[in-house]
Amino acid sequence: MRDVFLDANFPRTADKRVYHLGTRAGEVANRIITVGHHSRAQSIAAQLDGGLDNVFRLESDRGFLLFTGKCNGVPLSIISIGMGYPNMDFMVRELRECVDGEMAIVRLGSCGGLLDIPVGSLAIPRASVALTRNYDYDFAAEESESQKEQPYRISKPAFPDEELHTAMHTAVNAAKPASYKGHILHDTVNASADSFYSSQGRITSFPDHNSNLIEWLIKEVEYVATLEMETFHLFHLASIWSRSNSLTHSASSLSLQASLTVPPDHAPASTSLDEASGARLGPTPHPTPTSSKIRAASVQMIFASRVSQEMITPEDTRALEDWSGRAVLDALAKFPISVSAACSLVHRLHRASTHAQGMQNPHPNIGSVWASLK
Ligand code: R1P
Repeated sequence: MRDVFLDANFPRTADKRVYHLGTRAGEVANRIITVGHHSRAQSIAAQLDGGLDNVFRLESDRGFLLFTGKCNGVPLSIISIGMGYPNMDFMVRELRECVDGEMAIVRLGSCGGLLDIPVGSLAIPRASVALTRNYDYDFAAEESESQKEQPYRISKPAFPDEELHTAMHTAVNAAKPASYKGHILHDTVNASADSFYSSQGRITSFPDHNSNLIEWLIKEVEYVATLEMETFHLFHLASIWSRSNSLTHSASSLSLQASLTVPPDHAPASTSLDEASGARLGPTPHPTPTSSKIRAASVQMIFASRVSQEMITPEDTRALEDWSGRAVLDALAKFPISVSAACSLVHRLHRASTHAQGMQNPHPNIGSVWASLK
């Protein structure tokens, strides 16, 4: 560990950077596209206003790569997180602590397709289940029939934000090139597996008892069409956050207040300041109520067909990432984000300092990386 981290419960550096993403307040926008791959993140970031020369870029020691810039004048972040539930968990929880107010997060990821449709098709799932390995099952045993346990488990569904889901479906439909031969599915169900191999029914040299897994999934989950590794956890965290924060103040706004450095003149009386750094020392005794949803949606590019075994070509991958990335960017930039009337510290500072941005764009410029971008 090269930096000094404070607080074992939610580690941050002295200058308030979160442990694994390395970000802090002012570096991350409320609108976020998350991808699995650095090159996908970079090619989407290249489409931001002014291109890659006009973006803030931060790569953490743990391999998370963030770009923050503007799309049509609106601050927007793109983050590459790698793969799987744990990385999605790091991203959602740590970015929540760097952003005040509502967040809109769209995953633009690849997936395997379970329907007999061309690779290169898109799915914007209306629900996702978790498909996980059951560690209580004895995988080393020869016979599965004699065991009480099933080798895999399917969870109840988690859902995207309806408006964001519709916005993404509308956007990709409108943006598809005339020559596009793929399908665009918007009412199918995704399954997020906790492994690329065993929990997605791939056969390896390990005894995974998964030769019937895909058939079982299709039988159990109506409309299931795609398999990947992150969407369920994004939907799950976003929906439980939004439900639990619809009326009460958010933990995030408390910790963001703790992480934001502001000039002492702007400090509310209830907050104490570290005189040396100007940083806030802790939550206010009287936290401001906010309504801070996390809205989530997922746009999935079908790179592999589990029916025909076909894989997408590199040329088609580039073209698909390019136009679908552009569509997601534009739709996310104009997606309305609300800030509650009893708004957060950041928004109060912002309102006091500028009238330039309306309620659809709550990003404060003070101390932000986008303040200096074109
Ligand atoms: C597996 O190859 C990875 O690809 C898919 C899966 O969800 C998993 O992360 O998504 P990304 O292309 O977004 O990484």
